[in-house]
Amino acid sequence: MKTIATALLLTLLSFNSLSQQRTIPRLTYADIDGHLKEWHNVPGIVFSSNDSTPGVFDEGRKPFDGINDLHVNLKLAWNDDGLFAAIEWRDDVIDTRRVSTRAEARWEHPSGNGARDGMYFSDNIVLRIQRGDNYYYGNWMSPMDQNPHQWQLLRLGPQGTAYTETDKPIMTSRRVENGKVLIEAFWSWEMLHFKPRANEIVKIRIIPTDADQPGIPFEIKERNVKYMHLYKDFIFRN
Ligand SMILES: [Ca+2]
Ligand SMILES: [Ca+2]
Repeated sequence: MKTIATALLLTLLSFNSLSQQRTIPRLTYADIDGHLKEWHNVPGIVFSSNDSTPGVFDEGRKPFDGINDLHVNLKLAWNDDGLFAAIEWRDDVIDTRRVSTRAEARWEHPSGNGARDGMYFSDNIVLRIQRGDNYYYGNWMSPMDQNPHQWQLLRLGPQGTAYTETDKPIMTSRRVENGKVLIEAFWSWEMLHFKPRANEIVKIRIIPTDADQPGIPFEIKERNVKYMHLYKDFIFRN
């Protein structure tokens, strides 16, 4: 009886973890041109105060305010060459700051009272990939900037190993259509320093930020930070 109960529990747990997982499907190819027609079969993750994908949380200090404030649909896909992303970004206010290194992004409060990641003070989206304890990659893009790619970080080896800022460019394109910004991005497996097997699972964290306060001092922005958050297992499917 105990064995049956244990088996049932394990089944429920694995079903639960499967339902929590998101899929990265294969895409034969994508032209990195800001036209998203090749993506129509790929499911998106929606970040919006109205109809977010399950697992997306509004976690900033100020809540998002309706569909016009920020609406993001992000799609991921892969093939033998690399990882692809497509992003549709609709935002009511443009608030960008070009930041091209991690050090530049760091912001110290003028009172000397702590420091913060300054990427949260302009319109950005970060994609962070974890593969066990020995692999971390993070990439910041600013969809509202003419050149979306901002900076990226790769850490190989056990926790505690020094970070390396990678200088290998990722390919991005950006186009505006009907008030929406359309972005495509491509990372080769060579530059990411891994190539997944089919059915491999990685953890991915995605955070879009929405600043909406161009020209306002950071110590005020710091009190009004808005961002949404998704952190999930993703499986590479054939
Ligand atoms: Ca395209
Ligand atoms: Ca906004």
